[in-house]
Amino acid sequence: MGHAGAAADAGLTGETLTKHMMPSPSLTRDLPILAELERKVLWLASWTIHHANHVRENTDGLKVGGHQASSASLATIMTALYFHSLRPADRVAVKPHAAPNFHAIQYLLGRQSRDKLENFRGYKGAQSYPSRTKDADDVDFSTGSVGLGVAQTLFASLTQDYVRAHGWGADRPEGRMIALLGDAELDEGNIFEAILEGWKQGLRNCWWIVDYNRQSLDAVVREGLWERYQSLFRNFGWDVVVVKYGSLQQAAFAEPGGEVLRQWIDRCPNQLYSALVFQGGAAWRKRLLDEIGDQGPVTQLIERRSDDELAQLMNNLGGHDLAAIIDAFDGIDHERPVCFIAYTIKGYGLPFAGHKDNHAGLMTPAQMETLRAAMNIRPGHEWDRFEGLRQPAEKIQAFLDRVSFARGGERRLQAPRIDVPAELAVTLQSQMSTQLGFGALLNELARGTTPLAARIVTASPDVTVSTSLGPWVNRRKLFAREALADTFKSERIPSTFNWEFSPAGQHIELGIAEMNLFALLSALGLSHAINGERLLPIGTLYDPFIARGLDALNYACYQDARFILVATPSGITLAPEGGAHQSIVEPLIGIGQDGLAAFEPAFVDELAVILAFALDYIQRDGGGELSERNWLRDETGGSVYLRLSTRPIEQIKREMTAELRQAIVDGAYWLRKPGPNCQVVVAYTGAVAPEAIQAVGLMAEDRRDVGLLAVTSADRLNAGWAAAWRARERGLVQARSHIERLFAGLPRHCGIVSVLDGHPATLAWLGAVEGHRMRPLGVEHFGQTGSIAELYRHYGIDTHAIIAAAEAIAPGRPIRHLGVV
Ligand SMILES: Cc1ncc(C[n+]2csc(CCOP(=O)(O)OP(=O)(O)O)c2C)c(N)n1
Ligand SMILES: [Mg+2]
Repeated sequence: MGHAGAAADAGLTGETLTKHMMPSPSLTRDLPILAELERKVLWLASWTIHHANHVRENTDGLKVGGHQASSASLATIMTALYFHSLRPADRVAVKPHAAPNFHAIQYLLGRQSRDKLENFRGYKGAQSYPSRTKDADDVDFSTGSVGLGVAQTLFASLTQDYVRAHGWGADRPEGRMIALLGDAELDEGNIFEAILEGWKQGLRNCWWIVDYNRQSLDAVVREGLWERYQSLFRNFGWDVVVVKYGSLQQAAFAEPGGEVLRQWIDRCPNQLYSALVFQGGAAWRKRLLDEIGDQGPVTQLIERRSDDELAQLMNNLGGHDLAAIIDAFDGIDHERPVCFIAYTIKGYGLPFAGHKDNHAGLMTPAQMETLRAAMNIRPGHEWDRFEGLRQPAEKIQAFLDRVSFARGGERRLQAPRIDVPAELAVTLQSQMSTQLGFGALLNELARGTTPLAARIVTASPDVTVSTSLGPWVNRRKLFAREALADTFKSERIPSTFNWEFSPAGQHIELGIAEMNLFALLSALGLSHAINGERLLPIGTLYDPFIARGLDALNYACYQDARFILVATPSGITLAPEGGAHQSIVEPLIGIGQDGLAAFEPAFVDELAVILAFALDYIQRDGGGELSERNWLRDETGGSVYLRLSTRPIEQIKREMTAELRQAIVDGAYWLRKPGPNCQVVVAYTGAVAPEAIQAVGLMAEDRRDVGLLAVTSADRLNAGWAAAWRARERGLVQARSHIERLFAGLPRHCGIVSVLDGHPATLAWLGAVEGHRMRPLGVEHFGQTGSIAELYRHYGIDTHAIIAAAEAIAPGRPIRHLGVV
């Protein structure tokens, strides 16, 4: 227990503890049934884990770790939540290791199959950690990487507010966004970044329920954390409810000598409490009599109880007492965010309860038999929903039929697609950067009154202006639930940007924390499924700082949130800014990140095509399994990452044909078609286009039929190539990918030089497509300050480097112009 000392603990009583209400008649009626369900959840979760480990064939030798003790810790709270407190509009992120509880609850409600449970952690079985995309039982938010699901609920609340402030979804009740989190999850910094942002944005309808078992994975945690959490949450405007004592304990405290017991509990260090829980009744008796025995009322209080009763009393922390937990939940009569700190015991009800090593603890078959006997389950009836219950099955079923959480129908909502024109308007200047083009494209959208523009919501972590979102924000305003004028404007001080907040605003300005950008994009990008209202989120940040939020980006993609990420500026092209701001690895993230189609255009007309594609692609129906046929996710859709640059380059005046448009989306096109005797192909991506174009021009006299390949998406090009192989391996011998068609006429002997402002491996695979010699150029080492020309020269991605590489890979007479660049 928190080793807070008596004085601090005196402050704990009253205000912070739940105000005990008299249970309503309906709750009094339901409590015995809820207690049965709590036992059932504990049994089913335990059996599911045991089955995966000992009953089902498990040849890999991979044991199920982490679930058993963690699930038991939350069994009471989840029973109270799902069978009593939740309403259909509420959404929950369940602590990763409590997945077995979640699946068990859904099973009891008839929303999960026995088959999936029997196959827990197996191929296509119920997932180890709740998964929106892989599980069949309607997971609201995926979890796994601790801390991310927690923050997700906060941003889901903000998203709900955004949707409603825009006049959408008013026909549905507001939901509470609820996270069930382990206490050690609160070590993750992203949670605190989210709390700060939530405070700025006026967070409401968000509950975090901390499973305060005072154990993490490795051991027992520090003393007194609850006090730190309490003051922290209060500082940011949250209500904090500490659910510390169960009703047995409260009753005992009211007995003569009870106050002394309460003080002992409050003083007891976490480690000792855990150890005594593990040791059981006799150990409790000895310790308590040694420390507070008085030959008077306290001794009598202890002696009145058998060992079992004493253990039951000491284990009866608030988080294992249905009445106390329900009291806490039912007691909330406001919409402010609430943090419940519920005292629990890791492994509650199981033989390793409280043991510091119990995280990966598994029950032995003998221990399981003991639990089976205690639960009154006959062999062969382990999965029977009403087996071993002390109440009649009909009564339980009637109760389950009334559970409000399960009465809302389909939890996963749909929203119609918003039309996207094939072409987005933009005025090309002769010299232009892709970042400027992005700003201009959004400005054009902002000028119109299309439903498309109305559904776009932008967000940026304090780099709105420097990523060219300024013109969009000037027109569409910043979002806040309460209007706030731009004082500079009202004071008539000239400023380029109109910083006005209103409920109709369409830009969400975040603090610098990039994690929050991804968590927000993830929440906005699920609005169609959560709120039944489609949003088209566009988030901007500097390319290198993707790495700061990478796990959150991965998380967003894993749960199939839909958004467009615009990363700009990028690479060493950001020349004078230096190595701390220059990105290298991000193009490889673009290739490797599932659920994210990455593009890096060089020209603004390409960007216009890609943005139109992206706005449609993020709306495509995620339903259905991925197959080789739709490996590019063209049917299923996904999110999109655009890597842009601040380098102004000369734009090409050309007509955008349907064929070119398709090629840009598929990932590449010939800017200069290679001839039949082609000796060299230069393939480039992004801002180095001028160098590639110049190099090809300069080598044309000395190498025959040189080709220039513009690669707009190494990611989609690569994915298409892999898909074609798989198709052929399945017998579709005619299958050809886009890159294979582009390379079809190339002679064997030609060499390929690729170049980009990013890691060279991004395009290095091009040589494997038809078996060509390949020299990939790119950036492998941290950048530094300088001019673009100096840095391109230093890192070997300038015109000179391209020609030198061509000369080396396609030997022949010296390329005469090499000397002049
Ligand atoms: C980002 C991340 N780091 C590490 C892990 C591995 N891990 C899983 S659970 C856990 C600690 C669990 O402690 P707590 O949150 O208190 O939950 P409990 O098991 O006590 O219920 C760790 C370190 C993870 N899942 N995610
Ligand atoms: Mg814990």
